Amino acid sequence: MNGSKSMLKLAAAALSKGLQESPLKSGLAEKGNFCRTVFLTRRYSAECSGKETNPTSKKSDSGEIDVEIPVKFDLHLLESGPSQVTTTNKEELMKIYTDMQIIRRAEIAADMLFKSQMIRGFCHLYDGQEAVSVGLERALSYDDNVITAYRDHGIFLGRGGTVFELFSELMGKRTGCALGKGGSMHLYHREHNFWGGWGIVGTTPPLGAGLAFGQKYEKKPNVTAAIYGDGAGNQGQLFEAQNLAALWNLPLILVIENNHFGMGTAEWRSSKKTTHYDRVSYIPGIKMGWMCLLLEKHSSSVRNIVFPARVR
Ligand SMILES: Cc1ncc(C[n+]2csc(CCOP(=O)(O)OP(=O)(O)O)c2C)c(N)n1
Ligand SMILES: [Mg+2]
Repeated sequence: MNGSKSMLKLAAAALSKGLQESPLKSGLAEKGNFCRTVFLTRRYSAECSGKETNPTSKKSDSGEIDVEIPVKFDLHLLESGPSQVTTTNKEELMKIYTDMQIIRRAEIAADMLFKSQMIRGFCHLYDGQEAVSVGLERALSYDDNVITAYRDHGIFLGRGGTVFELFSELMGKRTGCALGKGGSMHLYHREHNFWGGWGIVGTTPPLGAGLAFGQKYEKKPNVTAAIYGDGAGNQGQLFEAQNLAALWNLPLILVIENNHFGMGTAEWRSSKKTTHYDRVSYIPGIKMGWMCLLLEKHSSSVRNIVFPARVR
């Protein structure tokens, strides 16, 4: 009992140390964050269009900031994509930055605890992909369903799970979100419709289609986001799920987190076609920069398009 408490204390100390050292606390947030965002936007922009462009922003008297997004969306079976201009404000920017920092610092602490063998079994870290979770949540509400694969720490925190529940679960404690029985790969948040945390690659599209079927059957106005990695992109069950989802017009959004690797295998070694948003001739898709939150805010517009949809 004492041992488990001291382990949790250690985790909390590691996490708070991380937060103290974060640019948010040291007052460098605005400058550092802005530079990084611009850098990432420029890099993605260059990747997409072959030339670098800066995002331009205009601040109104009310404090609202209009940001013009220089990255063009790649569209599949859609005549028009999300708007290239978004409105935000300082509070919103600080909130998304804080949410991402919490995920990043939690993952750094988890990495340390895993290497000290205080987290046993699997530990799949999410650092580097924070923007997907935080951006996705800005387009969804907790009445919508979310289901993901085993890299689920960031998605759990994004869904409103607490850092305490996360670390308790990682260390196999009863206070964890799955009573300490699931561990890293099987985080849950039933109240906020987060359905896990699945270790078998490629399971989330069919399970997500089932959740979406339930929403349609019960005539709910919500959607299901089924998240999977590029490593699952060639699986048979994905194509079966897509067929039924399209046939029954289910409110399913397939979110592909393409980090270009499935374990240690680069995508070009395993996939004939390395894009995912345009793989099926009857499902519309959008490719967006997963490092740019302002882009992801626009993913809310997928609510207005025909379901099912794919977002990468
Ligand atoms: C059905 C199945 N086959 C193989 C594995 C072993 N496996 C674990 S992770 C992984 C790669 C998954 O890559 P990706 O979906 O891109 O996820 P990422 O790790 O990049 O987040 C594989 C093949 C598995 N878990 N399930
Ligand atoms: Mg991958």
